[in-house]
Amino acid sequence: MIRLFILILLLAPSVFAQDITTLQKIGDLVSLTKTDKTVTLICNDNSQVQLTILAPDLVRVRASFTKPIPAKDHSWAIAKNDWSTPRWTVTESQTAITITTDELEVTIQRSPLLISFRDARTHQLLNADERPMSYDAKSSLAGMMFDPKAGPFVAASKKLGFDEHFYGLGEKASRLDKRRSSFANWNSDTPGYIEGRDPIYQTIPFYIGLQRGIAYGIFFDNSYRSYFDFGKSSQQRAWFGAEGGEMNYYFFHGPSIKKILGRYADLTGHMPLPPLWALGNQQSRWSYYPDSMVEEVVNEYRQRDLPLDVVHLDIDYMHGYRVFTFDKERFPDPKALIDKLARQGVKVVTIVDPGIKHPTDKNERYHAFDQGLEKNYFQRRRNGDLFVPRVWPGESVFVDYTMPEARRWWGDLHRVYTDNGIAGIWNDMNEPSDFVDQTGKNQLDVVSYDEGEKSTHAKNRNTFALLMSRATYEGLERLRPDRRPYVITRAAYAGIQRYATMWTGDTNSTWEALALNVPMFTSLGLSGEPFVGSDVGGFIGRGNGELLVRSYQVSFLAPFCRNHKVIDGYDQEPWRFGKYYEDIIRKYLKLRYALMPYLYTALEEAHRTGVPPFRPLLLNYQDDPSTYNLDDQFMVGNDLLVAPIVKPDVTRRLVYLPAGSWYDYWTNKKYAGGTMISVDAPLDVVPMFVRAGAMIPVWPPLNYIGEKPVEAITFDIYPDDSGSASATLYEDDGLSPAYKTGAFRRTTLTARRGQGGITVSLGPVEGSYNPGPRKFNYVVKTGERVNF
Ligand code: MIG
Repeated sequence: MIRLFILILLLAPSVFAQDITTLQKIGDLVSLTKTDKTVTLICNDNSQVQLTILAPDLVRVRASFTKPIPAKDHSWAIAKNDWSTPRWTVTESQTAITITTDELEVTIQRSPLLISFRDARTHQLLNADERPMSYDAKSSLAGMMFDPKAGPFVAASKKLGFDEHFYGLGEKASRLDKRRSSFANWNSDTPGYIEGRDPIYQTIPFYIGLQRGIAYGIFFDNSYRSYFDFGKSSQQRAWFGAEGGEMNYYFFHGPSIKKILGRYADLTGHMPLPPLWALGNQQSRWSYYPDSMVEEVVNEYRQRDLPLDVVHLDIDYMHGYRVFTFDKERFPDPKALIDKLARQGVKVVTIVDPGIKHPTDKNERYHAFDQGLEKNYFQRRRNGDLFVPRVWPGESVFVDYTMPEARRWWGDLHRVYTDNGIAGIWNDMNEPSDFVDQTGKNQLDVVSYDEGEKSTHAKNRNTFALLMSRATYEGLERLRPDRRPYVITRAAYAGIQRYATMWTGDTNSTWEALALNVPMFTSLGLSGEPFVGSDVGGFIGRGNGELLVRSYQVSFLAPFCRNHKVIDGYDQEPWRFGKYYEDIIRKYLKLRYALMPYLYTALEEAHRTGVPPFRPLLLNYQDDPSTYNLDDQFMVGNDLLVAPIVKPDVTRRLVYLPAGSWYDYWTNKKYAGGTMISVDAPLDVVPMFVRAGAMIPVWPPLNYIGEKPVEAITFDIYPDDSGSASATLYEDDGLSPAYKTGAFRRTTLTARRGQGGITVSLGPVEGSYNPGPRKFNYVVKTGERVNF
């Protein structure tokens, strides 16, 4: 028996990952029932397919093989369940059933059962099944053994468009367009990952298809180990499937990607605004200790006139890696330290791992362990034993975050941090990582409460980080109701944006890793995660001044800008390679702070609309196929285009400028777009362009948010060819949740060239926030036209 079991384990992943054409297809449609928002199809093999019409552009498809759709319907990812039913109709013919909304036409062919999605207005085909949805009728023996409720492998297969592009899928160490690639989702601790390593830390089973400029989205909401194949194993199909759980996906109609991202945010949650200082520069190290070293780092920043808002404390601040404690020798008085740093304008974020130390000595008292054990909040194996993974504290336990009381307890444990003035929490190791075995095999029989389902690891691994971040976020919200929580996570599942920002884990200090920044940040942005960043300079190994500078030239415009380094890596704070490099880094950090009102306006747009600040060009220029594969350039908001250098010894590069006119940010030279240009990029210059027609709001130089009152905001006006420009400026208190109830101010401005020069007019302002007295200044950039 044991041997059989091991054999199955060894065979399992390869068997499951491969050939979906051997799976059993769902039966033909025989009848249907209908409610005010659902159509349930009954098949001749007793399978059921249920379509739910949530919005004119959003239809959910659930399938249950050989049995009725279960009554229970729960997902940790979903934020919105109360959709008001849109207008829709259903018509039946001999061969098919058609559901029509104002935007979508969904046709279900009866035999074989094939679903297709069309634009209701143009009847153009958007996406069609290549084969009926299917399941593994021989079933997953390994899966069943541990989790009888897991069910068989399930899959859906779509026709692969001849010119279809694929985007999203969250955090993948891959290029922007995922066509002809395949991926697995199984949250994994993968230090030093390189391009192609898969899976890595996060699971966001959401992708966007784009063909002939028309986009749709698919969110396969299934937390089991899942697979996505965008035309890798066959040129006929793009398929997705999972090792258990339901066939359960949401179809989003575009045609614009921005609209899909908005709907995806409605469904899985809008990112709340973090505090404004989270956009400030951050510095980290594994680990700064004792307290005097933290002070030294902050002093260096201040003495060198380098902006800094946040310093991070990695695992060595704790007493023997016990979360919710401070080491008494290294940090005898955390509050005093934090107050002192606060006077220098610096906030402290502490790392919190999921592993709670399991005392080795019975007499040892550790409140987090003792309380959690007493209340029975820890994960257990099926046989009732405590699950004891090995992580930083040695033998440890994990909280079952699927239990609401356990989440509340975990959140409340953060009082020790908020009482000491800690400003934010950094959740690491939450795949969850386990030194005993990183593949998760040691955790196969770990059971979680899961709303009474008592499901196993197979279902819960990928949502562990989501729930841990949720517990942390909700705890901070309760402990400090007048402050916006700031949580950073490494692992995730869809919906994570409601609770945490993220960084891309343990990168290498190499040019290859730097080149991955742009496609990874933009892909995360296309997957509902707007607040992203990567360890500036790279985490593992030895970098150099050139790499560090080029790394800042990407990250100075990323939402999360934090330099971080592994314990045994060569130091890489901005000054470590000498003045030449430090001066360039200072220039970019200062520029980040100058652009703060622009960045914050873009971040608020992400909160409200789901459209991320850090964008691939295709998000702004969806009709331009020359942008579909461009992943060494990016845009911030609608107006700034950056073409960083991600290779050594390179001081010139080609830059693609989409249609329209563009100003070189450094020289104000004006270029006609729709073409490729070649520009100089010495080490102190990152090629950067401003869209003609933009007005960029900038602040006076600051070394941290709130250093001094902002007396004036300057709008740099870059007129388009007709002499016009426009801007939006978003302001609020930057700290409290009052923006959620209208305490913000949105100002729109337009500039027009007239007789006597440029006239700027202010539109009506929105919101109740009073920013206090501040002037608006205007600077008109007059570019000398360069013709190519
Ligand atoms: O096993 O806390 O990705 O940022 O410095 C390594 C120590 C654990 C991994 C994180 C990294 C952090 C490190 N952690």
